[in-house]
Amino acid sequence: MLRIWGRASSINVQKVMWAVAALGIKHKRIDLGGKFGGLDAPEQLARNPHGLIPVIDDGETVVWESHAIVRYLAAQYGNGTLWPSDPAGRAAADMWMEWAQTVLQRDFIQLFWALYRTPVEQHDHALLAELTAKCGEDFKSLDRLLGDQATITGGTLTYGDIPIATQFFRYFTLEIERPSVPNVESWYDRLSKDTTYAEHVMVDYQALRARLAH
Ligand SMILES: N[C@@H](CCC(=O)N[C@@H](CS)C(=O)NCC(=O)O)C(=O)O
Repeated sequence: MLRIWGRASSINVQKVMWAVAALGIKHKRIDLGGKFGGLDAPEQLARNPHGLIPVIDDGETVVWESHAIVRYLAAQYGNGTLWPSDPAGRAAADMWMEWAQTVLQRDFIQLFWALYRTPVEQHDHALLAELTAKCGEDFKSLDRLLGDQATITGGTLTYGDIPIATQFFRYFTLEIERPSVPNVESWYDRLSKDTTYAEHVMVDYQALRARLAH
């Protein structure tokens, strides 16, 4: 059976769990990292030499890096659904996966760490304003390019949508100022009614702040 290592509160684990649920794959998730520790155990380093989560083991196949895992699961279990059967569809999914990695998540994670994983008394307000504005610009680009499409890769959900849309829950629930992005808000609203997204991505992150603040 497919095994996934990683705590449910990790955004990178959430991408994988959403893909697993959307594909209906039988699996077992094992808590690891954060308060669960275990990342430097020899058997874990043998699975992922970088000592990070998520990692999966699907029979003989071990994969780390969340986007590589999502892509593997889509290719293996989602031909014609999460995995577009034509190269052009996969190119669209890959473009947006790369953008998520190099722009959207890169910018948002800095904001999240500066705001939420830094004790309030150590907040750098100038930095927070700069990072908030940068994320706002990213979301405005996404909104313009999404337009009235159902997903950013064009229609039904593909693996390329997953890293981007996994950011939405935290972005739209943090205490920050956001520009109006009606197309993205409407996509997020639809996703929040989807049980797979709600269960695996809309995971409370309060404990992350509380743990670091004490
Ligand atoms: N680029 C990697 C990043 C992996 C990563 O940074 N994982 C974090 C969790 S989101 C981690 O293992 N942190 C240590 C911990 O949770 O204890 C991926 O997308 O999988």
